[in-house]
Amino acid sequence: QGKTPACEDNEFRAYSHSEIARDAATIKNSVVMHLTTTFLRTPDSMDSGHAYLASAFSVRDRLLQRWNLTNEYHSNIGAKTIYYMSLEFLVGRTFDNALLALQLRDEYAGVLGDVGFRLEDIIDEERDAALGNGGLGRLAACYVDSMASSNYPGWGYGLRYRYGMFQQQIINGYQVEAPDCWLDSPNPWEFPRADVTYPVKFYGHLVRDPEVSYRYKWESNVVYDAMAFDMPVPGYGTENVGNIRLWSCKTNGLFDLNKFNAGDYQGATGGQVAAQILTDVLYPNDNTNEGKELRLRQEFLFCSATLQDIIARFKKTGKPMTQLPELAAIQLNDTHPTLGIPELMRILIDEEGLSWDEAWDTTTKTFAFTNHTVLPEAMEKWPVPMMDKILPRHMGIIYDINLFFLQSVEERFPKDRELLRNISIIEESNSQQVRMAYLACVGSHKVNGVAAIHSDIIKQTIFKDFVRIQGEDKFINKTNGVSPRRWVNECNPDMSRLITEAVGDRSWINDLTKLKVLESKVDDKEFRQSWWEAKQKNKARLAEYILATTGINVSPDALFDVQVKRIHEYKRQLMNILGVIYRYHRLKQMSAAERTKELHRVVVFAGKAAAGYWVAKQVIKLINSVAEVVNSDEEIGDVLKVVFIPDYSVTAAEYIIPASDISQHISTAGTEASGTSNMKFVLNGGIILGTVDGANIEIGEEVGEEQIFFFGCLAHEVDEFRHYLRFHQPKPDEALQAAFDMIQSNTFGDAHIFQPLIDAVLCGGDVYLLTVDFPSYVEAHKAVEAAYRQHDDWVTKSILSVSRMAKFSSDRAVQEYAEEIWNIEPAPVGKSTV
Ligand code: 73E
Repeated sequence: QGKTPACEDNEFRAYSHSEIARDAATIKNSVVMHLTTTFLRTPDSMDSGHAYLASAFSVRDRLLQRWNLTNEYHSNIGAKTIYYMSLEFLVGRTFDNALLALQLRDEYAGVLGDVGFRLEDIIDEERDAALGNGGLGRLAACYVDSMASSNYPGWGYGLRYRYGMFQQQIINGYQVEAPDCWLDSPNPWEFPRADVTYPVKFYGHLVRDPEVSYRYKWESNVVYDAMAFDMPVPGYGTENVGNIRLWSCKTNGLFDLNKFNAGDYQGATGGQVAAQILTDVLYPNDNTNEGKELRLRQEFLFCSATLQDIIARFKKTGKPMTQLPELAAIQLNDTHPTLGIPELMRILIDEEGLSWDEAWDTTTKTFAFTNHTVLPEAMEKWPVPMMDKILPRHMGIIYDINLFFLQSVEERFPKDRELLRNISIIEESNSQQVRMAYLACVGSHKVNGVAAIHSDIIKQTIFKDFVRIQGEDKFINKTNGVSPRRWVNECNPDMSRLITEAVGDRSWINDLTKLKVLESKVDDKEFRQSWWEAKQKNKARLAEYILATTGINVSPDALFDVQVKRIHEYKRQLMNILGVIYRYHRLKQMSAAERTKELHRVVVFAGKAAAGYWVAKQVIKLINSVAEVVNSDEEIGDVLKVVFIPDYSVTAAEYIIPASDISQHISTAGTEASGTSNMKFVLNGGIILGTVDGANIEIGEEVGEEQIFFFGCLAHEVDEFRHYLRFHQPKPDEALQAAFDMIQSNTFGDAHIFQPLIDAVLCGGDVYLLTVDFPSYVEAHKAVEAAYRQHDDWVTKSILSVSRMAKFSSDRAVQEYAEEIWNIEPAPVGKSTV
């Protein structure tokens, strides 16, 4: 590439630095320009789809301008940058988020209104970017949002899957998966960078350097090109724009003209197919590890392209490679990007000529690692033969990392064979496996859990020996957080308006500690009334959404009881639906007169099951079967409604969460690392019914015990219960037995379908402790009901809760990471625009 001359044309430069235009005429002009030139439409043939696209592209222009300025500025001042590596970014929609960040929402609403469109309908034209499964992917999206809004130089790195999280259809009560073809229509929120492309090698063989015994040349003919797509991340109230750089595998150049000419048309495109498949699809497993070879190749493509890109940027500074940690911090979002560690070692040793020790020192100072789960089935392990075949050089490096690590341990704890076996990165099973969590731990300078209890648990379990060897200080806690931009300001406009009034301005959107002032409003009658009305309005909006998506009519006057999250045994949706069945059983036993005194309740479920997770899919079927019977039971009427909202997504969550009165976070104690929707529900004025698990505990500490309904056994009791239940028949209490009986008497259709769910509890050792927790679960529901009937107290709980939720902003979390792990500082491009 030739050197680009510095721009001499001041008009050019001034234009690129110009302020964002806010006047209607300029906005109109840019929308029409995109309508006519980008999409070849005329204003007369504009439908809402094209109105969305043209508007989105005009907003994007403005973002890209700031994107350029931000990156130019950060590289000019030599700012240290955080790179957040994640196989998942569950971004959702961007248009509304960008309008709010740029404070252009009213302006665009006006312009679109002039031509007969409602902004809400235009916003609804956008498809979610669903490049993630659940909490882990959404957390990554919240963190890049916070980095941008808090002016930290930070980029997310991920993969641009052609098919994101599958679409869930419910057919005959069963989940059916359909592909998520989110790129079928133009995507205004990505910017292809054909100039940012890196070759990524697979397979091949190694040639040892004649001079340095540990240096190799990796030769391979299997090389794919990863190309960058940038997604701008608008900061709120600042001119900074962050970035998520996603890699896509390029297929150009892989067309085999010789085969084509010989008439082998299928063979001619074989290489393209093999390449494309690498970034075709997101693995739809949450908290499980399938161990598929294609996934390993995906992970490596991602890690290699990302590390090459980070190093290319660093090398422009002309500094020696050992100074990399002074300009770059890399955070591993769980073990999925752990191959970044051996990949950096390979580049530093084989390509940059560093010694092993220099390379190792540089690598461990650069990387830090977040663990998100303790579930054994989620632990990533790769068979050594598989890794050796696909990534021979990396396998060698991992062996050496392990050797030096074990040697250092042997020196300090001589002759402790068992210790060495326990902490070895290579598990001596048949066949040997690479333990990715151990590799991530050894290759990082800090390891963190995602809530206080979880960070304690990992120190006592998977990383116990590492704490002894590497010291307590390496293992820390960073309690998760969520973005107040998306999860309050965007999804709950009415409550946001009230908060803005109470605070006096919009500063709370970037500083949730301001919510404290709500506490002084708790006795203000008018304020309380408006607070209640805002919730009712959100419930009415959800009722419409439920009607549109399921055909079920629900009343906003009922208590809305919500559990929305991935369907997983440890999250215990089964316990929830069994509770519903027991409630139905009780209602059926009552007289009509008694029933009229009952609190009306709408029980809402939503969530996807991994395509291969049979038990979870049966739970969905059970919920739908119960819903069908209960909802059509005329005796019951509005007293109880059960709804399964299909195709849960970020956008669906934005409708559902602000409408909940009570939400359920009922994992078996010690199994949910943190949870993040629990934070979103409380930030939107809902109350939690939950176990003493994950971030529920810290939420309880902040909002006060009056504001949360806890039940169930404690994490330290779980092992003993499980042990007991392995050898003794679980004993359901009367209520649980009544629910089982109702299922077994075919009340919800053929009982055989559901028998395996019951067997898992009664004959399978009740691993998730339903029989243990059900009695206190039923009691907790009673307490909720009594509290909800005290309407005034309930509003007080709701306001007080929100006022005390500052801790759970992702801004706080990101600031802690920045100060205690990344060692980076904010670098605002321009002045604050709040
Ligand atoms: O408790 C949640 C946590 O709030 C945890 O289950 C989730 O991460 C959230 C954010 O910290 C999580 N997801 C995964 N592991 N933990 C996971 C594992 C494998 C594939 C995909 C996701």
